[in-house]
Amino acid sequence: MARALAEVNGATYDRLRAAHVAAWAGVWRDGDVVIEGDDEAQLAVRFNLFQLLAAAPQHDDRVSIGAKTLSGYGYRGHVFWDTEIFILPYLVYTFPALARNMLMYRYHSLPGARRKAAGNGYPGAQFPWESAETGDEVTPTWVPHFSDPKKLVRIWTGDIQIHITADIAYAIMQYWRVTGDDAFLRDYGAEMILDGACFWGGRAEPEERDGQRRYAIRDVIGPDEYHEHVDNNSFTNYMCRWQLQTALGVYDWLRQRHPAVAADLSDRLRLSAETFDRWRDVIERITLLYDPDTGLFDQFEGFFDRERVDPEVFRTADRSLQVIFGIEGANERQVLKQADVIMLLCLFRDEFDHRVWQTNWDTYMPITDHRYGSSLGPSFHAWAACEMGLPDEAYSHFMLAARADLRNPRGNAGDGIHAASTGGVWQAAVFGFAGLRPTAEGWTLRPQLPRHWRRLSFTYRTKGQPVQVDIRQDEGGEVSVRHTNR
Ligand code: IFM
Repeated sequence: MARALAEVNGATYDRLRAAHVAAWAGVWRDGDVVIEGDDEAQLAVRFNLFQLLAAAPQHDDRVSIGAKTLSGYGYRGHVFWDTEIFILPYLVYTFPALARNMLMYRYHSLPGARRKAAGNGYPGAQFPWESAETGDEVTPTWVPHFSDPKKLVRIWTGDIQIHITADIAYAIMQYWRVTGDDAFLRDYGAEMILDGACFWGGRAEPEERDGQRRYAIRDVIGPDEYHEHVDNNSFTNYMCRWQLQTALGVYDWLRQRHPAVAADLSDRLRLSAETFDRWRDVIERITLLYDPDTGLFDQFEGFFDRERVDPEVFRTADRSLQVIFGIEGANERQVLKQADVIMLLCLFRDEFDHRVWQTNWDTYMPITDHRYGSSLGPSFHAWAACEMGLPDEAYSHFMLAARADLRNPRGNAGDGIHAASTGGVWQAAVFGFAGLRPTAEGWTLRPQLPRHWRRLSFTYRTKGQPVQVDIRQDEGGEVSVRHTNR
């Protein structure tokens, strides 16, 4: 208190206000996305970004951003994968110090993640589906039924929605690649990635399949939460394999650059030759339900044996399809809350050729509950539509996401801001419409603006260097691009 008083000593309202205005101008200089030709999109995007800027921990690395920020009671302030996969990229690319604070929150919660893994009989660290102060699992086990509050519904996500451990590893690697913060990877990131890999090494189940030795991951929930207790969910298995590959690479990096840290981690996490052999074996033999002839990923084992839904139902639904069919009914049908194979393609967009994109797009987008399913879907569906070369289709998904809280299309804005969607809106604009991506030749753009947009401009920061992107499109659709250091 005394310090706060000393700090304002002598300050006048005008001076404080001017300092406030200057500070926000600095924030918007680095963090804005400018859209010309579409006032509503411009307003909505700034509204979304403001929510993240207001919620991001400036001075504290023991807190993060919850699924509803702190703007409502929905999800009780808990932190989900929403943070690492949807929200964090905006901060990684614009305000990396804030992203670092939020990754440190996960580091501080490692003891809870280790308790969760041990409690389930696995080695390593299993991050909780819903996280609060300690990193222990805080997902409620039972909640009142959505249409009959006298009934209780069992919530399984805290038990079996396990992809979050790899989602956190993904965010760590994204942060490291974009910022070049080697000290973070050495001192904190590597430990999270390696201990998460220990969990996956234990969680993957060896089995005999078609006469071959394989690994399965059974009884999970993937990002599409309409389907519970499924086996070999493609999103989960792919992420598990990716984390094991990444962990081997990170360990090698440590051994070469920081051998003392590698030795210390190897000691503390009990990494042995057998551990690494197990990881390699899982990488080679994990079941991935991918058909090389068609490019199709089955969302999970037996997905296409479930009942098909009349396309008319998707067109005319005025409520969530889980409400229409019931929890069990949706589980038994080919209907998605969010297109989890499409999300996987977005996260690893350059690993898949056009045929893979096309097949999975044609398969999963028509059977997704776009309007009343997960609010996490539309921003990534917009990004995916850009990857498909469909910017005008992308625009309708984009606006569904951008309006999530301003227009309340789902009717639940009162629970709090849809934080994941706000971050996803930035990704749809920057990775989708602008097509920003890291390549072997450096950062490239592949702009595809909606027909009526005249300009899309933003700054991103890589390895400390701010870079300005300015894309303009004339009435005839001619696009010009400036991509320059600021
Ligand atoms: O994390 C999400 C999940 O993907 C869908 N249900 C809501 C959660 C919190 O936003």
